[in-house]
Amino acid sequence: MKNTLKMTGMALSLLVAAGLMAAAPAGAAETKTIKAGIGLNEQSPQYKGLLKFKELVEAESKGRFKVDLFANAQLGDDAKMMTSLRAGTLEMTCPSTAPIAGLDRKWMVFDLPFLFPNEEVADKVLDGPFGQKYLDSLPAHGIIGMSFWENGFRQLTNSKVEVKSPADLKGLKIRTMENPVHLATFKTLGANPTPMPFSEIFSALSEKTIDGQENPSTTNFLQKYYEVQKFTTLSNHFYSPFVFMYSKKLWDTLSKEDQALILKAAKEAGAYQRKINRETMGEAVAGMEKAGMTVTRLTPEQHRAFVDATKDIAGQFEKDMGADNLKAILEEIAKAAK
Ligand code: KDG
Repeated sequence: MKNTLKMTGMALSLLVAAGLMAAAPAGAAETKTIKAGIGLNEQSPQYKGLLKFKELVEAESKGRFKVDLFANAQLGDDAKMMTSLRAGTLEMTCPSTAPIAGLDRKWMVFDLPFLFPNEEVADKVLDGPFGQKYLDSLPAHGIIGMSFWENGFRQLTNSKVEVKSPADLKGLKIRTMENPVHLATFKTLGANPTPMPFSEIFSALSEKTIDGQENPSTTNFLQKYYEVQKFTTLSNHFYSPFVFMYSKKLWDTLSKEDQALILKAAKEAGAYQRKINRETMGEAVAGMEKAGMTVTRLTPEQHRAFVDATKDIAGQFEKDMGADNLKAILEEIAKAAK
């Protein structure tokens, strides 16, 4: 074995001497590849946020890091990719907060219906002490929560009926994320909710095993749900944050300087992603309308009927998410809304 290694070494030196093989510069660190997976596609603002992160990290590290991106749930859906992070087999993913409740029930607080009145208030609460406290609780689950990105306000689509009131939802089979608050909300509204991974939505809609689903308009447009859905109601019923996260097992192998470099890029890319996410919502709605969908813009009175119908959901889950957490976020929202 030792002789083989010696021979290989000699052969390599000869190749370098003959200029047939570039020698690595003395002391050059090996390029480290970081993998990041998401469920949305390459046209999504989430993926464009990852491209920004890739650009920042590869430039700042002068090529010591290379970031490989995987869209369309190539590496699995949110829950599966979080499991990979916890196992140390994948560096990064960026799930909605909804599936994180499967790790820690206090995260359900972000999935309450009609919680945030607008993006500005959401940003203040998520980027303030309340959101940081939640990110700081993730290492206990093998995850480093780097920053909040934005999925956005969620809107309903379906193939059966124009939805203007909770009564219109009666019996509709609606896909929800795998989260008890989402399920309870649509049950309370009279629908028949079905939890399902994101990557299975389009085929379930086209095979009519479900009548509808709910996601932010940009996702609904970019996933081409208009090909299998007739109606969308701009209900804003949930505000969905993303959490851009890193495997703790793999994070702990990085130097403090590299951790700081990656964290800084995660935050900068997050601010960029929120901006472009908001810029695309209007054109996504216009695109779905142009594709023939009926877009229902609720009047304040119609919107109020959905808010009133779901006002008891928070109380149902107060114990699960922690009464103190619920109280704290409502106080933070009231402060941020002033
Ligand atoms: O890349 C994010 C997706 O995996 C998922 O979080 C999108 O909101 C989503 C959903 O409905 O599953």
